[in-house]
Amino acid sequence: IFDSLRGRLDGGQQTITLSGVDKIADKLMAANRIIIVACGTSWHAGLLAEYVIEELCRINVEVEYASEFRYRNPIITDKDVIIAISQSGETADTLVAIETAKKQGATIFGLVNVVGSSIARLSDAGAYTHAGPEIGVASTKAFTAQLAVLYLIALKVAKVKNTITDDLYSVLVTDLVKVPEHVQQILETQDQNIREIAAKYTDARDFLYLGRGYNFPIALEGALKLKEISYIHAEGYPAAEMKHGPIALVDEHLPVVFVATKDSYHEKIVSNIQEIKARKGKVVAVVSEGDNTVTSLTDDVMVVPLVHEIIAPILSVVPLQLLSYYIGVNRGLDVDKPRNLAKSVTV
Ligand code: F1P
Repeated sequence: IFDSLRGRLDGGQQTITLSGVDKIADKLMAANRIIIVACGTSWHAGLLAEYVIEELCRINVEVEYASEFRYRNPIITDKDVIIAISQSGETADTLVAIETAKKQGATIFGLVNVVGSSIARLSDAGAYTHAGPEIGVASTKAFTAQLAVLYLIALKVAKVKNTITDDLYSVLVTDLVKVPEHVQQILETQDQNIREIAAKYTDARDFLYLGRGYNFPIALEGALKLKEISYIHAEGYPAAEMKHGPIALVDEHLPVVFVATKDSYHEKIVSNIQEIKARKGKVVAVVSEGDNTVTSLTDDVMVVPLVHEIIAPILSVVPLQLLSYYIGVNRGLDVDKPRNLAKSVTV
């Protein structure tokens, strides 16, 4: 995905080619709404896509857990476009959800990693993430690739609908192309730091993950990765919801992980960090390079390159994946094969 985008830009163009989107372009442009159905990590990619598509394309987006959608009686029309996201392309809940929507006339766009999988075959159009096989059960690089494609879709549609300025389009495409080198930088500069942070929190019983706006889905994904591969109870919450309940959990034993990269809500997230510190919670934060406002308030920071706030989540998830990985390894667990989890949940 990144290579092909880079190739286009090298040619001096900023045009995004996605034949799957072209195939359903008419439906997409006329859509009442987009309904994203997915499970687990793929659902978190969908939630972030909702924020980005609504912001850039001004199309109404709903995100549904396929495992709920399939059992209720949702209102679907032939003006709805369903985006089904699945690494394996075989998740039974997602498969049944799109079968249901298809019967009611919706157009199905499949975003899957495994070529020729059941969800790909059932879709009217789609795109492959081409992230290569996931070695572990828990989804990691597939998540990054899902976001890359969902962002490309948002940018492409926004350009056609003329709901994005040329300047913003150019900034986002340029930042998106640089994701691989930024991820490389995170791996090179943060690995040792994250190992040390993981060592400090390996025996924690619970974790709270907080983020606002585009960073909220990343807080959810960080918490899910920790649950999946280290078996530590972790909850992801919107930072602003903290005061509506979870704040009661905060004491000196609770590590709170903030996704606190520079964005339009920065002052708010800084004040949330202060609220946790005032209650003696331990704060670990993902911060943008050069941002000392957060660093001076926290116990530990994981640094990512400074990019546009819409692109930042694609980078912020990487240190959180590494944190879960090292905590799992420290606890002597097989992080590639977590207990009770299957690569494809086919029942
Ligand atoms: C969805 C999912 C994964 C999770 C685990 C169980 O799979 O929930 O996100 O890490 O493997 O299944 P998929 O539909 O994206 O293949």
